Amino acid sequence: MSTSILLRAGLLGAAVSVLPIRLVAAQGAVTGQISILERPGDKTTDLGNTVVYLDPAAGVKPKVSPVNKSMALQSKNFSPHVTVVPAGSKIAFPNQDPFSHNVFSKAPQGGFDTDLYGRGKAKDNVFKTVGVYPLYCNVHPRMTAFVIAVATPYFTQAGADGRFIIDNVPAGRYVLHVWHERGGTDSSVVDVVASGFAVPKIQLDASKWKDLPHKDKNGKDYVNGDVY
Ligand SMILES: [Cu+2]
Repeated sequence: MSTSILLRAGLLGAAVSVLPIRLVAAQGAVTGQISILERPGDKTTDLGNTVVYLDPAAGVKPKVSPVNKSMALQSKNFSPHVTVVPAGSKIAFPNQDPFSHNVFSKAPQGGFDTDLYGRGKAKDNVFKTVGVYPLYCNVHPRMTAFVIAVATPYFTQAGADGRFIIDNVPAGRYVLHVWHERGGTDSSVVDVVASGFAVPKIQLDASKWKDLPHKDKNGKDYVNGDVY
């Protein structure tokens, strides 16, 4: 009997000491650096608005847990300007300005319209379907934002220097997606090994991007023009 207890204790000890090491070894960090090609003389100041995510290879469906987030309406801006969330996440839009705002999107995968609401109030929306949601305010045409809903837990936003890191990525094949509102998109296949993966530098091209006016929620031009 005492032998049996010793044996079980020994097995348990082995499992405890070995298992965490295996887990760490099989989940590496995917790192990289984004830059943006601008028009001659222009400097990139919005690399932090770059979204990076890894979709696992076909057939692999990772567990995605929706979250609750907030995007404030502040000084006639959305803050933050860009956010990436797992599909199914709810984003609240608290109005912190002393006047009314509206939030609407015409995204084909899930448009919505909060109607007007005043200071101190908040409306929200659940971003059920994967995709890019451009957000606007029906009062202030220069208020724009983007929500990117993804079907993976492996996502991040680049830092102000364009560097990104996605931690704890299990080894395997993925499609690495990069999105930026002016630089467009980039996709590449990456094979993440146990120690992770260092993505070769990626350059997006914003040199032909134009800041075009958009329509209001009724598809008409804004009455006060393209100004605040
Ligand atoms: Cu507004």
